[in-house]
Amino acid sequence: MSIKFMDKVVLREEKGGAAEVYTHGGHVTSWKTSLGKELIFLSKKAIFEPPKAIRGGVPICFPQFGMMGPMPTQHGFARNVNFVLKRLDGVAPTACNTTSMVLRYDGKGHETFPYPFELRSTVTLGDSTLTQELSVTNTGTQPFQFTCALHTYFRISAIDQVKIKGLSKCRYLDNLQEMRELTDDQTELLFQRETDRVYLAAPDSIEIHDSGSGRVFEITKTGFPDAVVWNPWVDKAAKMADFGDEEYKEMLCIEPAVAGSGAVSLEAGMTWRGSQVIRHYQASGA
Ligand code: TA6
Repeated sequence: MSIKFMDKVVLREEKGGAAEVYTHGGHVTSWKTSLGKELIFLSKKAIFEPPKAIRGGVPICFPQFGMMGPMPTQHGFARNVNFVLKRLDGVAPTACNTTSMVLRYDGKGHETFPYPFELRSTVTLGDSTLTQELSVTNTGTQPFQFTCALHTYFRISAIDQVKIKGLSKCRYLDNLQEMRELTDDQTELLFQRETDRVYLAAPDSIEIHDSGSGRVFEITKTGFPDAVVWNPWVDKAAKMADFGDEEYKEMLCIEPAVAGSGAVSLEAGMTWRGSQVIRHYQASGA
């Protein structure tokens, strides 16, 4: 199958759920329930013009998260370039529910990151679950370090209707206070202002409880020590050309990350793996 640039694959599972993954950035842009409800936020103003990263979905931040690395622009370059479709198949004869896309970099083109690598993203759609697995192989001869994140934009009913469970009493770096280290003393994280935090050595299970929809997202991360929580709120939203002024009300980012706890060092020929499994369900009594 020849996949044109900026093309996407559609994944389906037997109960009717669906997901979309673009070859541009290996970018998940949609995950719908079996009833057709959209679970992933994608900005109405998202720009589908390479090399611009798509606003929303699950940008793959690699080989750098934020400014945690040598590159001059935040979040690295994987989300700005085309991946190659390597696999599209499934468990049911009628539905492809898994895809793998690969970015091979020869070490040329980004002088601050001259290290060849192969980045593979595998996305699998299950009954009420979306799994994304990253693998990074050092295909060069020199060791290199990287930070990264699955910068996941969740669609929510309203930002004042959600709370996060699982990060209570955790240490975090506050990006709004020059990465000052603080401790979250809230039992549950609520949102009343711009929030931009890198939780350090965060628990591997984090939940978003949306009382507006009755939906719970249960995020289980593996290999990613940290978790980023971000909502731009009013002022930051107004400054983003590819993001609607009011859209901060309907999204929340929870991002499994290799960030504040320190970069991964990868020896030549070695492979690092990380994944997230997101399960959604209706809270009892909702
Ligand atoms: O993950 C949170 C964050 O680092 C925020 O500081 C904000 O910059 C966000 O990422 C979006 O970054 P982007 O480069 O996609 O506009």
